[in-house]
Amino acid sequence: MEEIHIAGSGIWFPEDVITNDEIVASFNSYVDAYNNSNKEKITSGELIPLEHSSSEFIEKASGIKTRHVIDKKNILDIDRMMPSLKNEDESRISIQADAGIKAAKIAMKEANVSPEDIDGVILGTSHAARYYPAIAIEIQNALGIDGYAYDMLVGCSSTTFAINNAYSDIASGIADTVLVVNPEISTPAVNFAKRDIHFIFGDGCVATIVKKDSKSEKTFKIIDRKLITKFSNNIRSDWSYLSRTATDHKTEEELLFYQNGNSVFKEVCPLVAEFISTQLDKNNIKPDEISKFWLHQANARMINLIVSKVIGSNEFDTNLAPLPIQKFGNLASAGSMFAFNLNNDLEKGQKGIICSFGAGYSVCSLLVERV
Ligand code: CO8
Repeated sequence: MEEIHIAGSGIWFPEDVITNDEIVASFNSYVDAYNNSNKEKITSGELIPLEHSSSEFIEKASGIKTRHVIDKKNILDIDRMMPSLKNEDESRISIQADAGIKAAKIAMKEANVSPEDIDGVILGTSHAARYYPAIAIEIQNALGIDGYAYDMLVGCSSTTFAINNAYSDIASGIADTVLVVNPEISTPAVNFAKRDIHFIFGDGCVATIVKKDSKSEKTFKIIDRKLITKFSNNIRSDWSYLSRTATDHKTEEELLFYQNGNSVFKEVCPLVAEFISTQLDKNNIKPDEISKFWLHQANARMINLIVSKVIGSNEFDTNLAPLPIQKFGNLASAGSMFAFNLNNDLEKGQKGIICSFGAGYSVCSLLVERV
């Protein structure tokens, strides 16, 4: 049987960088202003004062040092605390398509494919920029690709689930080459006034060429795919087109992304470790035969814990599990493929695991081998 490969990948990220000290200074100024303007209610016990954030906590709890964002100035401005964007409009390219096209061009170059070679475009992301027409079709049109294109949403597993769909399309014979695009412009969905989440997310985009029998320089064979979903409200966003019709009152902030981070940590780590171990067993591969774990970049401690459970030891080279989260923050579904893109100098025959996990819950693990 023909092999199905990851033939190339490309990343895009915005130039603006926010350090922990900068995000904390902005948050703490907001807290001081809030507590000051609510002094009487706080003194009378009617309101609980907000607490300061700290760079030490952020780095220790998550491993994040900086994040790249689309609009630093307005995120840090305590009178705004969100990026300033324009509505989607037919007169110009959408924000996700723009990021997607930039990443796709790099991936196509690395995979040595041109638009005529591509049969389909699958876009996976945690947040739809609009409902229709699909952003994937906009990208397809801009790049001059024939065939089909569609968008899909699987929270933080959107990238690996989209690569899985590309594989299935190729295996079933409806395509030979598929462009997978995963823009994660997350900061518009972040409540930067919330202490437990204000530091987590950055913006970025990854694109991947999935191809039958690739001959590109950096070809990885997809050996196995494993997926699971398990319903949980621990990571949730209720932002929706239904909101305009809602007769109960919820603030914009209440509708945005929120999570029980600690429960996610406790529930997802054992789930993912067991999931990867079972996949390796099924493929008769020992954990020490895995040269890289390119895992979802939600939290550095989580990544290290999962890897230590899979390999059965706390002692391992930090290169085994790359941590682009330190520089980029949590890039939602793009994180695992950012890790892959930035650290895939494997020798021929060496194997790795690309694994996402997140909202849903959803987990998808791809076992790959450099060929
Ligand atoms: N500064 C100082 N102290 C703080 C801060 C802060 N900023 N925040 C919390 N604390 C304090 C708490 O108040 C608490 O204090 P105390 O012990 O006195 O009660 C203490 O620190 C510990 O708090 P936690 O137990 O909450 O802290 P954790 O050690 O659990 O760390 C994390 C918090 C970093 C959030 C951690 O729980 C984590 O990373 N969990 C995993 C979450 C995860 O994987 N989520 C997946 C999200 S990504 C995803 O699925 C995609 C969704 C779609 C994208 C959304 C884009 C917007």
